[in-house]
Amino acid sequence: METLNNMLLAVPKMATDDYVGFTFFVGCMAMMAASAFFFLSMNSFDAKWRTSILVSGLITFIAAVHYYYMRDYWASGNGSPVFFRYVDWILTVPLMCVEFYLILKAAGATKKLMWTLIGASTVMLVTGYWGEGVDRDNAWLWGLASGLAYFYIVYLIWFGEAKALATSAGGEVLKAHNILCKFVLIGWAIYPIGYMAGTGGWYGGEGDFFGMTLAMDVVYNIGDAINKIGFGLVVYNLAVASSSK
Ligand SMILES: *C/C=C(C)/C=C/C=C(C)/C=C/C1=C(C)CCCC1(C)C
Repeated sequence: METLNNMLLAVPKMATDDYVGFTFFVGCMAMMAASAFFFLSMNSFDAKWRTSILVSGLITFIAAVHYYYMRDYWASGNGSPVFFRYVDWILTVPLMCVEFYLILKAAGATKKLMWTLIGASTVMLVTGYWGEGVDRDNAWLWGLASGLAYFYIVYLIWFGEAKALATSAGGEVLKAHNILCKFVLIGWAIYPIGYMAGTGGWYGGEGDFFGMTLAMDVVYNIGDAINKIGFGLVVYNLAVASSSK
């Protein structure tokens, strides 16, 4: 009985050099804290910004739930939680596309633009999952397809319809849009690096990445913290700047 209790109650001890486990742990807390922050601040803004802040909170909240699970998954010795990583992304990345739509809505953004962004992000993630979780031998090919969808998103927000709407809106909306564009171009570019660290032939080995050894999950966890919380804070900032006037 005692052994059984020990087995059931045992919490795996985290090794001090378990950077993956550590970033899952810190990532989980950061996502929870960010969610509380966004949800609790929501009602201090003009009504038209509340949905945007709500979505910021939902993004970090959905991530927090996944991190809670992924942290334990990793700690229990199951390796990388590839499937749930992508479940998290397939829910949160489309919500980030919705954020673009919401802040550009007053400038005339259409549902069609929103669904185009969501569609491209879905293609990006499904092909990425296929390369990482199903057909690893052809990871480069799936990564390439994913990359094309990614660049299409970059194109739409930097130069396409979304950019034109942001320019016509001007002011704080344009400023926020431009920062979000940088998150997508620079912040999201972290993910292909993680993908290359996790699939064969690129950066997975010792010292492969400019002398460093990259662990896929560490790269993804850093990417998520920057992008999910950072993205939400840009929207929060926009709401602050626009509500006080
Ligand atoms: C909160 C989660 C976010 C913002 C996740 C974003 C993920 C990407 C931008 C992933 C992109 C990928 C490529 C561009 C090529 C290789 C495969 C992916 C899926 C890692």
